[in-house]
Amino acid sequence: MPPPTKSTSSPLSSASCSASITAASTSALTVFALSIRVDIEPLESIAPRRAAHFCGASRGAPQKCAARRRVERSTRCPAAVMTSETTDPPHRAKPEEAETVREAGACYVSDMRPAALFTLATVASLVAFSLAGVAAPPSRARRAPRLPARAEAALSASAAGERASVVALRAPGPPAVLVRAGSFTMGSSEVEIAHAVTLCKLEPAGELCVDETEASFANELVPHEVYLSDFWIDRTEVTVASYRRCVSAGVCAEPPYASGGQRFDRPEVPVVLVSWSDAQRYCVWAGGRLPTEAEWERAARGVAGRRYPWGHVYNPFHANHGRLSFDELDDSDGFLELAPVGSLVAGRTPDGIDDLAGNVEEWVADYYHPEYPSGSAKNPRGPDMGEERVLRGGSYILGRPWLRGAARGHDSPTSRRAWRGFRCARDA
Ligand SMILES: [Ca+2]
Ligand SMILES: [Ca+2]
Repeated sequence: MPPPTKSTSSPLSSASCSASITAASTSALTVFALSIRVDIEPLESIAPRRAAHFCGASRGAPQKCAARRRVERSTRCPAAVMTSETTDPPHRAKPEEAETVREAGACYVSDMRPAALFTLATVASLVAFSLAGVAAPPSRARRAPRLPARAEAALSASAAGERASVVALRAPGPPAVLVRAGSFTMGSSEVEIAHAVTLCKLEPAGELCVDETEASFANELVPHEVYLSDFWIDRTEVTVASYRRCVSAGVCAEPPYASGGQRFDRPEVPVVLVSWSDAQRYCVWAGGRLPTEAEWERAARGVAGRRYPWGHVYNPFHANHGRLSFDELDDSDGFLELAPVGSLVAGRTPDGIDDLAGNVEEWVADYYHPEYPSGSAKNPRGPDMGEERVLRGGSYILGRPWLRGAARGHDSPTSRRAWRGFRCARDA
């Protein structure tokens, strides 16, 4: 342990020490005050070892050091001779620190009288305190502005390792969108179905897209005019948070997350592992119903007959999709499995409806039949009976042709899948 020094026990040195600490943010003044604290001691009173440290000389050579300092007083202070009173072994200044000290004149006060040094140190301390106060505004003024709660949550998710490299600040959308009454063309032509096969061949395992694939799209035939009255449709897929309110009310059944699906049990993502009856029960509890197949297609394609909710051209960054491959998951859109609802704003319809392509495929009200009824229809509700219900929109395990607004899926109403959810509609 080094011996105690005067600079750490005298009132003068105590004040200058405080000045050094206070002015830490103003490096020049800090070093200046520090040099004063060191140099107020006559050189001969400093223990030989510390004097040696001060000058950067070897131990046992204080006289040589003193001579060296006198020379330096009229020249320059070498970069490597600075030291610290509180550091043992001595602190060898970095070049930039030495440069700062030289600019502060530290090398030119070491031989001044103690009285003069006392006055100079006091003045320097007061200046340091004053400027430190100016340089350090109140903590309130330095506090970073608070982000909106949604941005804070996104940043927290990013810190937790999830993908959230871009934080989009925007006003939340409405819970539902009103679709005005009118007619549109439902279904696909043979040309459109041939194009769907072309899209299929662009998938990683496109060699699997053969005649059978084309036949699977034939259930979109034939295009027919449909008139729909005004209706409301949810802007997003029903989330876990919303569904849990129905569960808490004792109306809806708990999805079977506990049997291996815990990672899907997050409030901001679509509820999955729900049967058609689960979906219908929720929508009735929420004051609505499942959309009809025609309503769903009208919402996705508009009156212009868009191929995708956002337009006519496929864009892999506009939907949380999968791919036709041995591994059906695809995180090139930012999400390997479920995405929080409304994550891909660019994929929103012109009406403002999110995730009608991808994320989760969605139960609709109709029974499934592989052929549409011929002729035009008004507010069609599908077959009166059937073994399966219709699914729409594709999901995070499906590629581009199945994300088209006209594509039709189907499954048993009692089935539950990790990529399947729903949204609700209401009469206007
Ligand atoms: Ca994806
Ligand atoms: Ca969807």
